Amino acid sequence: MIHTKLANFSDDFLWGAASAAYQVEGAWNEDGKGLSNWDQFVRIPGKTFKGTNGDVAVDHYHRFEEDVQLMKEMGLKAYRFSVAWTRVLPTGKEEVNEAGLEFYDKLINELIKNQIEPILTIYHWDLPQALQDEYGGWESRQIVEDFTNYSVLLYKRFGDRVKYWVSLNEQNVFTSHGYKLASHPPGVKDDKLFYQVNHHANLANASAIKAFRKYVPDGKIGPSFAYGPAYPYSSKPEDILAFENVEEFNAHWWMDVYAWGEYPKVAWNYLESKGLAPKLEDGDLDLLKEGKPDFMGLNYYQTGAVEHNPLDGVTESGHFNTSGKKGTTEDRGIPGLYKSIKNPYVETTNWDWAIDPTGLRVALRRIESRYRLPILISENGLGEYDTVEDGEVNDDYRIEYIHAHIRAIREAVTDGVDVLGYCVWSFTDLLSWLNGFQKRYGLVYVNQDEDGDKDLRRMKKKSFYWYKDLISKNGNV
Ligand code: BGP
Repeated sequence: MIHTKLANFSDDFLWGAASAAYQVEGAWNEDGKGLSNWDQFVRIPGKTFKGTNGDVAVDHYHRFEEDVQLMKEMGLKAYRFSVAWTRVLPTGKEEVNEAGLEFYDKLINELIKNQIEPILTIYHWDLPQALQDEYGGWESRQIVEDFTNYSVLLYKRFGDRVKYWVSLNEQNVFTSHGYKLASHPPGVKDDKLFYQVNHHANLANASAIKAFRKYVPDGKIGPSFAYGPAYPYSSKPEDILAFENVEEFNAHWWMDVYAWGEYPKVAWNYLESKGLAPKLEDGDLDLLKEGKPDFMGLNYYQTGAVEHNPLDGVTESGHFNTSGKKGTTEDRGIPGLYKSIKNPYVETTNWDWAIDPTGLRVALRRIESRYRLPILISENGLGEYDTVEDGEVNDDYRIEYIHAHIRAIREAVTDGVDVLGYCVWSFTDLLSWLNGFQKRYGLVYVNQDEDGDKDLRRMKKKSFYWYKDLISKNGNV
């Protein structure tokens, strides 16, 4: 669809930027904070790039006022951040740490004082280690009650000021890495457990959303899903079927549950035949239907081409590029369902992520067509090497990337998609979970690296000024 005239963004469009507690805060053991699964996991040799951890990260915990001043200078309309569960409930439940709640109180107040809408993510992957130790965290149904209680604590404390909430960040990513690939905590490879863990996360998500209606009746809440739309590699019927398979298993499997409270039938039948379907209990499906979101959060980075994968084809064990050496990612797939293959029509980053702005329009259109929900783009950005020359970071490549993606959003809005806002990942540079500090996303450079002994000075990149200008024109550039 080629539009000759594009619609304008609405006046209340949320031009934002995002972060996550573990990736920015640091202060990992200060003021009563408890231990998270990430605090522990990063200490296992070989798990992260050059053994990096978030002990200091970019020290946002101590420098949040300076960071908010930079947001104000930029004219940012919204800031998406996450709460570290262990800062407010050190062991995940019961005993509340008032100092932790006060930190987020101050951050939220500072944002509001500067006309920046807070978007609060309840869970961005840093699970209390105490819950992992006690009952396996997401592996047990007990997590539903503890996650709901934690959410209610936040609703009661911040619900008067925070009106946009993200429940779970990228359930598909933290469960795949945690239970299929063993590259995130708890470092397990167990397909059956993976599906059971996801069922518990779905219940927790629905239960937290249900409670939200009582405590923050005038707020909006939704999960953020990492959706990388699939493309069939060719028009060969078996490639089309592989494409249908990957959309069913990697997208509908989660988004159907969020939006409709139902598991997709084709995927369910397949998993049941393999003995992998999760165990449901009475009342589960009712709860899933009672936790419908107000919007779908979309974290969009890339698309992926797929082709037919025979029963003796490639598995999920292919190497992931966390080194920034272009071309080191290996094809991965599920035998009998699909396999990934490099799309020859799109460029890639040094970490082999496809650069595909049109894919964002495709993602928005597919979500709109299937679920008819408003969409909050809760993450999008470019992870690349940045260099400082004469005190400046000329990240034209990032500007080009973000510009093209915003253009694609505007096209989707013209198509009729209801988009609430757009958060650049990320506001400042931050710790990439597995890739250290060399893979940078920020609009603000932070002098920090894998050695961790830098002065953490903030410097505005060229993209900072560019995004500031774009916001002042409400994206209509
Ligand atoms: C998303 C996560 C973010 C962020 C981003 C970039 O999956 O929600 O926390 O890390 O991806 O990923 P990476 O740092 O691996 O490049």
